[in-house]
Amino acid sequence: MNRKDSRHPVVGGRPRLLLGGQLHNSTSSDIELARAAFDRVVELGGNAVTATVSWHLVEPREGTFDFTGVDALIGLACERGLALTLLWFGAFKNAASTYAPRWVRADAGRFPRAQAGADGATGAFTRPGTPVLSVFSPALLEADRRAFTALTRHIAEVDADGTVVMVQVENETGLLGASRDRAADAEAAWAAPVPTALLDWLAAHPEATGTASRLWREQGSPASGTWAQVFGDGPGADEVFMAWGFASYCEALAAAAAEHLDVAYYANAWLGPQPGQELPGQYPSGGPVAGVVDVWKAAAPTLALLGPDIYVDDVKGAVAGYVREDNALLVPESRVAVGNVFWAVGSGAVGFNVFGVDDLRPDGQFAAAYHLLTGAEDVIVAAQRTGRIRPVLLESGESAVVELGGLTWTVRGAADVLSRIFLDAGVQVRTQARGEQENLEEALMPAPADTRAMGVLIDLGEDEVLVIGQGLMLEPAGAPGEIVEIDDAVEGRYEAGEWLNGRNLNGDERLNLLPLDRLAAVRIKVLRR
Ligand code: N0T
Repeated sequence: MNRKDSRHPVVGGRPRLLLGGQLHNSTSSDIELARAAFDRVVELGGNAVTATVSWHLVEPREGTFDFTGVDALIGLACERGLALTLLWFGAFKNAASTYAPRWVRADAGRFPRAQAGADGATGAFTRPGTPVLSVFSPALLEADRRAFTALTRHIAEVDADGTVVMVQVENETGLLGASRDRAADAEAAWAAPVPTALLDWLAAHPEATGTASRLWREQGSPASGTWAQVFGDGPGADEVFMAWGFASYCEALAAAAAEHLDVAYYANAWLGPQPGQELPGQYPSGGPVAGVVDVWKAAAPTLALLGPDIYVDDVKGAVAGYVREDNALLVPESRVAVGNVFWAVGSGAVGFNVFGVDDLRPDGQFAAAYHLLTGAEDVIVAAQRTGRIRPVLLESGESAVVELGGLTWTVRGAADVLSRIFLDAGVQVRTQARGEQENLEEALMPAPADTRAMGVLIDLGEDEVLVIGQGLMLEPAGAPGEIVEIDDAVEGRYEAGEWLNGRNLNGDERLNLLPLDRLAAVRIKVLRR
């Protein structure tokens, strides 16, 4: 779970943990709405914001560029001291092409559409009325790359302060409705030899367990051949092929941009398989999902990061495939579930965006979490870089054993334990029942949306632990026969890296050191003899 070297974006020599929000897709096209959303990020205590750049708005006519909207976003972020991530919604956005300019969509001869083919492995093409361009079209790549290059060149010119720290290349790529594109260029690519770079990657990573490695081994680890010869002809082979197509497309854009703009380029994933979307094509086929991260790594070395967009319940499963030696975890988007922040940050995430930040309550759980976490940014980053941080997220009834700083912590959900203790006495304790909680509850209702026991544990050295979270009971243990007990516990907060003491916690407050009904930070000193 912990990483020794999480590759944080470095801004002005300082490795950063970027915590903030992503604007709704259309907000950045209206500067007043964008201003309000950026202000909301500040109110929430975030230090970073992520906003759309739309191809059809910046290049309404071929070769004619208008970056005034981009300049406005950079200005808003700079004024507020927020790190800005720009999202390039080019030819591909959520497995569709609605952000391609009209001059692209209108010319299906020059820019061919993706085709499902009669025998598409996951069924007929299911998105009538939605434009989906073929990622194998050289003309599309050229046009998209030219626009992306113009954008990143412009940023390099105007952003002397380095406000723009990351650029996302396309958005949730992949093909929906079929596991493989059957447009003419796609069929030609499918019949061509598998690129050596991919075969070399597979041969160099005999321990890899991704879809490509698995299928390649099933075919007898061929040294060359067509896609069907190397990976077979099932939906998995189609997905590997599409992943190569989308990843090399994104690589071409990022590599061209990296020549003149030195920021972290990354790609985000619509996750799959997930409940109800079991097969490639039911979730976008070829996007950077966990099973084909290997293919993306082989095809797109310029992309510093690949990240999961977390709209599924299982945050632990969602991030697991992205915590790798060759990838630092970034959560480009998450639904409004604050437990996801703690799990991601404790797992080494270098960034996290709640999606639709425009709508978040300025006084909700995310505000509490972000204020506590961004205040402690340097402490957290240092801990992430040296493997001294652990995540905790407990469903009702769960407990965890956390090894940290030479101690073994038993961590339990306080609501679980207290409701058991007080049940007989008829005392009501808020429980963690979560069934009816929905994504946007925090946006709409005063109650905290995420009532799970959650947090991060950070080893501060010398038998001292910092815990940021809620609803946790913590019991330390050491070697057999050793005296290990809580010596002192102080609630408080970091403000710009400086710890400010609050209550000294003893007596009743020692039971659940992290309160049930709100997020808090507590420094716990342990006595060991
Ligand atoms: C995300 C967001 C935005 C049956 C959704 C999530 C964002 C895009 N897509 O609000 O559109 O631009 O990246 C797709 C999640 C699909 C889950 C389907 C469950």
